Amino acid sequence: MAILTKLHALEILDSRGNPTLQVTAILDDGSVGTASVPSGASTGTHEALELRDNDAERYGGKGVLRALQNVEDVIAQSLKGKDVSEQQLVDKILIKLDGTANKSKLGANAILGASLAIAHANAKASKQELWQSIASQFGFANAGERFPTPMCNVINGGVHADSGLSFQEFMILPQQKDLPEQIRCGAEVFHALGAVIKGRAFSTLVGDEGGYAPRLRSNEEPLQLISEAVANAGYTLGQEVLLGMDAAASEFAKADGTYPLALEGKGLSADQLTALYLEWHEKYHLVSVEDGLAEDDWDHWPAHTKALAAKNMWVVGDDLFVTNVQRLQRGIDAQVGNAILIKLNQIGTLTETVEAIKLAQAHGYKVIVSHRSGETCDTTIADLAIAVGADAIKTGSLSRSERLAKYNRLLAIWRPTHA
Ligand code: 2PG
Ligand code: MG
Repeated sequence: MAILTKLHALEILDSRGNPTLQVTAILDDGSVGTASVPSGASTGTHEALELRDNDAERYGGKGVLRALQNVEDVIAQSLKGKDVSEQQLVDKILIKLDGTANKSKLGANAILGASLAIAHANAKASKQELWQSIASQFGFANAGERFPTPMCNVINGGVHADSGLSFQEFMILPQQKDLPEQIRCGAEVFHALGAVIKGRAFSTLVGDEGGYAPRLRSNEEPLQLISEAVANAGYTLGQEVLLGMDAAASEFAKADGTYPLALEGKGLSADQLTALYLEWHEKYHLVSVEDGLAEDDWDHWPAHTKALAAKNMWVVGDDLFVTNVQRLQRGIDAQVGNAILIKLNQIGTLTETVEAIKLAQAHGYKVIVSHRSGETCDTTIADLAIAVGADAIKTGSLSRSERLAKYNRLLAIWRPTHA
């Protein structure tokens, strides 16, 4: 038994200086759990609703006082005095309390904050690390045996920077055996990339996820610069380092089904865009493409998937699947994608997130646990990735503390399990 005695919320600021929720749960044995909710910028249309006040007088309408109230009044009232030791029962209550398909009544931010704060408190009460507690709550017997490959977003574009790049993220995937060496490789390539960019007299300022955001001349140039940086850092592209992208194509797709690339001044069809990814696979060892097409371009996703998967590439659905078992099942049925990006706040509870992960794993989809572009120093996703045995974790570049907090948490979990 673990009785919830208190649930309270704070309106704090995220890494972009926008309000978000921090929720704290206190149990009758004195265990305390705290979680902060992240926030996206390239938000998928089918995501659960992030409740904002829309009061133009405060934070440009971005305040979260209504969500805060929902935690402290509605949610606290229904959970206080109850046994919250079973996460699935807690989340069931939260889902029912909201009652809408997209959590628009209470807000996915309010619900997720409560769900995760309770998960943290339960871990404390059972004297376990969060990843161990999640693994035992949801039956992941092999948790801790495998660590996720970091996908480090070293050049930021799209809506995460004003670099002018149509594509949102250019990532490196270090292939060393152990996590500390992967993170070291990531940091060394990041710094080498800084030198390459500086050498060309471009800006080395960083975007929302801590990757560089230079104003380049083409959407291919990031791949050229990163390739150079990998070599300068003493690594072999294609062996020690592979490349990934989040095209976030929903953000620049046009209603007529074309994909304009602003720097190139041309619009591509879905098939031409797919061909471009394949070309970059050959040229730059691009092995993972996320949201390579728009979230509702279901007509073109099967061919896109088939073409990239034939090259053993990861075909990742983020806005496409929104951590939602219904969207994922549709993808499975239509042979769309072979990997899913997992974001807790796209769906709103820990239980539903794990359900999406389990469905993906049951169908051989790769699982990538992900941050949002608006983050705090909350490290829940690092524990989640370890608990479920995720294939990869996407948590930004090797700069900005809200990104490093997750890498550092992974290192802290890695050390005792590899002593
Ligand atoms: C994405 C994410 C995280 P955002 O598109 O994958 O990198 O961005 O949080 O802005 O949706
Ligand atoms: Mg994405």
